[in-house]
Amino acid sequence: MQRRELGWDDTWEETWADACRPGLVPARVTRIDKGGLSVDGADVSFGRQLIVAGKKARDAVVGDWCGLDPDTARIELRLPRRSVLERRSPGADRDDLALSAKAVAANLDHLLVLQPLDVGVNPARLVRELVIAWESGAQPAVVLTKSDQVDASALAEARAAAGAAAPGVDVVAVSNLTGHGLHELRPLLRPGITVALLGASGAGKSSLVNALAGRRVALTGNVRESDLRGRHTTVTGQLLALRDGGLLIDTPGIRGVGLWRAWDGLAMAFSDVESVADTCRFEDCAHTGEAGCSVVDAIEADRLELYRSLSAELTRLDEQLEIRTRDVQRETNQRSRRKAQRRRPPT
Ligand SMILES: Nc1nc2c(ncn2[C@@H]2O[C@H](COP(=O)(O)OP(=O)(O)O)[C@@H](O)[C@H]2O)c(=O)[nH]1
Ligand SMILES: [Mg+2]
Ligand SMILES: [Zn+2]
Repeated sequence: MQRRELGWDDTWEETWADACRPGLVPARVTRIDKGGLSVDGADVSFGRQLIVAGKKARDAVVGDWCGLDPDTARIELRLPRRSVLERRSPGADRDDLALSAKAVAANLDHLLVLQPLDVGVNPARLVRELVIAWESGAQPAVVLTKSDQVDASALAEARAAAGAAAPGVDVVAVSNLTGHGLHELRPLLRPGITVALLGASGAGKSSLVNALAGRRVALTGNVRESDLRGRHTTVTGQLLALRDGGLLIDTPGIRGVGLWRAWDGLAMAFSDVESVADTCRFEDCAHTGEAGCSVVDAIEADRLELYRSLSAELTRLDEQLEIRTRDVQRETNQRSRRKAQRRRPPT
């Protein structure tokens, strides 16, 4: 594919001029499998060949622009990201390994957060995904899938619930089966624009990719990865180009979405809470039930509870990170002290 069709533009050209090294060509990561990466770009056609990530590009994810060495089939550098969808690494709460961010996809312009209507809108899950969506830097939209499974009144109810959970965000209802509502997403799918899909397993991400592409490009349903060894096992997502322009990133379903430092994302996802919080007449108000608090008066109790629990999660993460920084600092100090002692000449 041409680089421009993959989202390359003049700004990337400038970024590249700053970062590039002789012999490297720009390429975009289109897929990550267990064995390596797939990339695409005008000077390279490595669509089927697996690329190895060099030391400086180990953290590359789908959507990243990289510097590829065509001779060695290695990516040697990763360009700074414009946006990145990030969550907390899965793992037990106390596990130190879980104290890191896990990037899911990079350089997105729009992020579609999917909720299946057969199950119904799940506000807790939806707001969590909207927080990381806003934090990514991409523009979120909510897509209610499987509209063919509900009647008009249930649909209206679901729309209202999603709208309340996602202030300032467009809500679109679609059926991947009948194609109903898909035209509302078409304006997003412009040449060079990257749209990523986020949602629980079974939400209809891969089906939506296929519906928008007009052909089967993504695997749908509960197909186990082990059943497909050697075939398209989407491990950490893939980037697909649509015929009429537009790029889609299908991400794997994530069971639980742990937040990674996302205070800005929280403020955006709860703009309704934040705006009344500004009018609260109490200084240092926790908005937790004080009589006369404008937030408690204006915001629905369930919504306020979600806001509180997510900010508590972010506070806990900040505390854990602080403790770890202190531990690391102490260890470094001890090590340099021991080193200094060893160097001291015997008296
Ligand atoms: N009735 C109906 N079923 C759908 C729709 N979209 C997806 N499905 C079904 O829901 C299941 C999960 O879809 P899939 O696209 O694999 O979800 P993913 O895990 O989010 O990628 C599959 O059995 C699909 O056939 C839809 O719009 N309507
Ligand atoms: Mg899928
Ligand atoms: Zn208050």
